[in-house]
Amino acid sequence: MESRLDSKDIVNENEDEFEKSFEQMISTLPKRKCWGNREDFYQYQGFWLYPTFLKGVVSAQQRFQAQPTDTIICSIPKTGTTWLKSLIFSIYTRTSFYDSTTPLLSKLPHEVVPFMDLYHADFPSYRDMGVPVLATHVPYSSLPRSIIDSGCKLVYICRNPKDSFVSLYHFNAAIRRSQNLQPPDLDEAFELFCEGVSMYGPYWDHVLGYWKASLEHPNKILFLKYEEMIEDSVLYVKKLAEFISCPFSSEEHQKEVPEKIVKMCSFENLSNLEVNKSEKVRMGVVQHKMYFRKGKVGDWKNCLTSEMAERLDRITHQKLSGSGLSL
Ligand code: PAP
Repeated sequence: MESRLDSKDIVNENEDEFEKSFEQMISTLPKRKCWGNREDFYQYQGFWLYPTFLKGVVSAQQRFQAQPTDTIICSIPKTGTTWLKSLIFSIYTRTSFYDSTTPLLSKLPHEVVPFMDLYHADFPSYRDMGVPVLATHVPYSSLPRSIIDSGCKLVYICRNPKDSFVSLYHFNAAIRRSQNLQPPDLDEAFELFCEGVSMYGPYWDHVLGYWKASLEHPNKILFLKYEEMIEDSVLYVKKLAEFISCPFSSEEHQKEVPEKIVKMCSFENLSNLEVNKSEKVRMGVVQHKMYFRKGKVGDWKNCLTSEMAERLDRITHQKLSGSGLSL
């Protein structure tokens, strides 16, 4: 009798195919053991990733379908992703929820705005919240083709590399401590970061990719700096709302809705919510509370020596020279 496959079998078959070709592909990539972690970093299309994340990137490149109405929040880790997710989510949903009913009160910002590429083969469920906002740490040059072709909007956030490195270091240290492991060696982590070997690094290439694209497509890519947003958050919430085509009405301005969104999404407020103080673990190793450390500009002064700071400044200056961007 002729055997018939149902759609689940077909998905599984495709999944097996995908796993096989992924394993084959990854075995050909350069790899580095680093930041004291058990997993190696693999260099894919010029950037360093852990295999689990890499699988998501490759899968998204093959299967993710962006919609023209999507907004995609883009960043290299530790530059303000969690904050930007909560701000953009609040801007989009301001007429659906009262301050007291927003899902941000009971869910981590990473749950209300999921990553496009972290849970490969599960893309359809990503739009469960009914809000057309997704996020990604994928570098511009490796974005799925459909993101570029759909004409959807991208919002990129970057942060001073010294604070970004320090935040990343503490994040890794917190994960390791929660597993009763020694934190990574600071000097070793710093050396690797300077060499470009960090999550989704080289840091500078990641930033420059989006910076150059934002100059070419200013209507499609909004390029933001964490420090400037901290300085005048209300102004940036208004800019964001305009950019994603949800501008505030004059009545909303009068009622200080942008100010209320800033307050709701402030580090002070979010980091004190039970859900964000929780030790609940996501992605196998990250406790909710680890996304909220200090939320300050210039905290690198408490971690880096002046030699380290000067070295990072020198590299940044060299890498960004001629680009028109300063960090
Ligand atoms: P992710 O890439 O893992 O999502 P991301 O949110 O980009 O991390 O960065 C975390 C940083 O943003 C932390 O910085 P720190 O280590 O220097 O403290 C975190 O504290 C900070 N952060 C989180 N929420 C906010 C917020 N609401 N306002 C400002 N900064 C925030």
